[in-house]
Amino acid sequence: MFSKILIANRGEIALRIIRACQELGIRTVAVYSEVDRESLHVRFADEAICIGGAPPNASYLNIPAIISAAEITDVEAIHPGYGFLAENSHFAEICESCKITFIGPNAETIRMMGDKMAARITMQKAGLPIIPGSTSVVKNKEEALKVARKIGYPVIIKAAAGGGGKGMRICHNDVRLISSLNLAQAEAEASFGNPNVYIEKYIEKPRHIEIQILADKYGHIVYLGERDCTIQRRHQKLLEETPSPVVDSKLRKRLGEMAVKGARSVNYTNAGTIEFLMDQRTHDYYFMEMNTRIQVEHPITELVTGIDLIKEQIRIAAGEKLRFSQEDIQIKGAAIECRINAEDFQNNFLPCPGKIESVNFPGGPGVRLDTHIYAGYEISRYYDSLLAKLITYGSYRQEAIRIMQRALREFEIKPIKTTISFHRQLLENDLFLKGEVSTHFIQEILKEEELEQ
Ligand code: MV4
Repeated sequence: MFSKILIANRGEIALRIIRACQELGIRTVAVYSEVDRESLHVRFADEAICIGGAPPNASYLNIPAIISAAEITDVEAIHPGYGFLAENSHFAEICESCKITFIGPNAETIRMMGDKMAARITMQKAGLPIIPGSTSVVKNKEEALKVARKIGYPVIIKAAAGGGGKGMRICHNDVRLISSLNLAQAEAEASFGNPNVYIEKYIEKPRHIEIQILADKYGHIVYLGERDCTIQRRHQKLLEETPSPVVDSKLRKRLGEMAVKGARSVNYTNAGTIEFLMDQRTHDYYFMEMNTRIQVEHPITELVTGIDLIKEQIRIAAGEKLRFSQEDIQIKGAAIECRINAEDFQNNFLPCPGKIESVNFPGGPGVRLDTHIYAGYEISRYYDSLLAKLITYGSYRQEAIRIMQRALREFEIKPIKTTISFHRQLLENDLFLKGEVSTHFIQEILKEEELEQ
């Protein structure tokens, strides 16, 4: 096992990783930007090093500064958390060449899964169902029209280097397809430095179901059930839950085995997530993307499986074997996560940076709160607006919902605007309570215009 780890992140996830390290008896090194000097991850780490200014490029994305901090403090491994450098294959490669263990899969796997078109073909070869569409990059309008003729409208153009919903365009006819293709390529080049796009059949009002996996370095791979992340707005998840209201134990096994098969085909190691899109009309499932990091919503999986995913990531990276097999993993109870952001939901979810004067944290049975905030904490405009993840656990969905409703009533953050009030309303919504939602649900209840196109 490692004796010292550097955490290349900030906020709640840096704190979450420090907690796991402390429980494993591993010393921790925090890195921080000039505006994060007073942060809890700095206070609770054994050592802390300032790596640059507030803009992410100057600090949390500053590879030379982070590697220098790792060398100076003589750590054996780096945990990247999520966001920032977590899915940067170049960073993973540099860690490897500096003999520092990157806590995640190898650089080559990160790179391959970062190319969404390559991932699609790799998973198809492994036997996973993929959404009908192009089997290589679409270069020109002739190729685009050929694909569209074959699969029928509507279609969606996606950036090969995209993911997370960036650079997608929905097209309903030949005219729109032709006019969108150049735009999509230009947008992909501008956003990702890679103009490659591909085309898929557009699945209307799908559900987003993802499977958590863990893979050690000896070919042992397990799945830890699903997370339903259908409730999102403009590709920002707002609430996640497990089990999914639409997944039964038979389907869970099928999706889980598919995820393991996909992971095995790329010699995957560490924690990973395979995203599936579910067509609610046909109940078909398709591989969508693989995320090669720990995800924001990982705690709900921890609550229903009793497995600490961060500790497992560290153990796997240190070369330990998984201590459980698939038969040992039981899904027990239900868990929900609400993302509490410093945003004004009545004003287009506008970020609201500022100083927190007072907070009241919820607690009691079935409540977990992953947060880095405190009374006096200053929310910086340089980083994402996630303040806290409020997670509740019950024996069944209705109980987890009741606990969430009362925890949201207890949670106060003053004076800034947060998504607590949004979640209080969401948790009373009849369609949510029935589990009858699609990826368009929030847009529909807020009566927002479609962003795409
Ligand atoms: C799709 C789709 C419908 N059809 N692909 C959005 C994020 C990116 N990972 C892929 N996304 C989608 N791909 C086809 N062929 C609809 C979405 C989509 C979506 C997916 C998951 C969760 C929320 C979403 C919101 C809008 C669109």
